[in-house]
Amino acid sequence: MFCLRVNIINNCKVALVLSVLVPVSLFAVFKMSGLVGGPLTIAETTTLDTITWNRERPYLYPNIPRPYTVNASYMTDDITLSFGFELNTCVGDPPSEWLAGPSLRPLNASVPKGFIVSVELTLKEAYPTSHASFEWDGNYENLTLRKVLSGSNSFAVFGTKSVKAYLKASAIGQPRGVYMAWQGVAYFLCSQYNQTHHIMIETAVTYFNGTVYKRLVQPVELVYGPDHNNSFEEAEEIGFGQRTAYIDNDVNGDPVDYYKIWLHERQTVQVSSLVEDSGVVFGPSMFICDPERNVEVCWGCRQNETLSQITLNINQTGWWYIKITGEKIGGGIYVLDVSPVQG
Ligand SMILES: [Ca+2]
Repeated sequence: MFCLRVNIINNCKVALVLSVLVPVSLFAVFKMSGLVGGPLTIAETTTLDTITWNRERPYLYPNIPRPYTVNASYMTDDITLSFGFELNTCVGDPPSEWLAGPSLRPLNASVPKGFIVSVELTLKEAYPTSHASFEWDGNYENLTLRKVLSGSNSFAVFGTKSVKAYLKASAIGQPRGVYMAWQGVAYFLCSQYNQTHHIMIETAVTYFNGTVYKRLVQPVELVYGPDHNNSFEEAEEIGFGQRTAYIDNDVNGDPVDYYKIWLHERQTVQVSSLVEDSGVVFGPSMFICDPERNVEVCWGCRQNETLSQITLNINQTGWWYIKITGEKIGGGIYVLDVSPVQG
């Protein structure tokens, strides 16, 4: 059993239990030309559970980029991997002054009993006309860039427009650890406002664990859809579980999200809303409303109130509503978690 920690919040790391161990035919031969000068036998490929993040796309000022950062870490006896990346999305062509701006995001990988072979990053999306610009300038330790592709270059090499960007860095020698900090990806949605994008970012590390060669793949899916959950009538239907979303109170932002969940009388549920601390305190509030839309709980409405967990006894069957609002200037990512309490 593996455990992945997604650093959504500084003080609260959400543990995701990973159960997907994919033995892609033991001892299958992967021809990885350019890595070691010949075929490399991968004894095992482990594909971790996909991390899915939802976000509403920008629309009022379509060409202002919206940075989107994801951080994740993973550890077993074989390998430790942590990485962050930043995706800057625009609806269309970016303003000329923008591309210089993304901040450096780190990737660390280490193998205590073996060595790293390579690191690869791949961005894919089925939507045909979106494209990416890979800003690969950065700091690389024990790594050398072997291939960087984005825009039409990736299409030319892979022959499919679903690959938007690709980076491969090969280890120099046989290092136990590698590090890189790179500038991130500019992503141009190039679509109408009602288009939802599913962007898949795969981080893959090939390594030797002291006995065999292995490959670790972490997929992250970023879902960009229209901001259409801004009223009771547009409330987004959810079930039990976690949902990660973005909210902000900026002038061109997304200051409110509505959700609805079908609950039964005499059910007891727990609701929590956690906030990513990315250096910005944005102070969201959460309202829980009954099927008549009366506020049962207002949480975070009082000054300096700390968000934590609410236990709610459901007194009527129907759609219960959860409203998240950004109360202060700024923005950030929150995790909404609704779960049943066993009676
Ligand atoms: Ca919204």
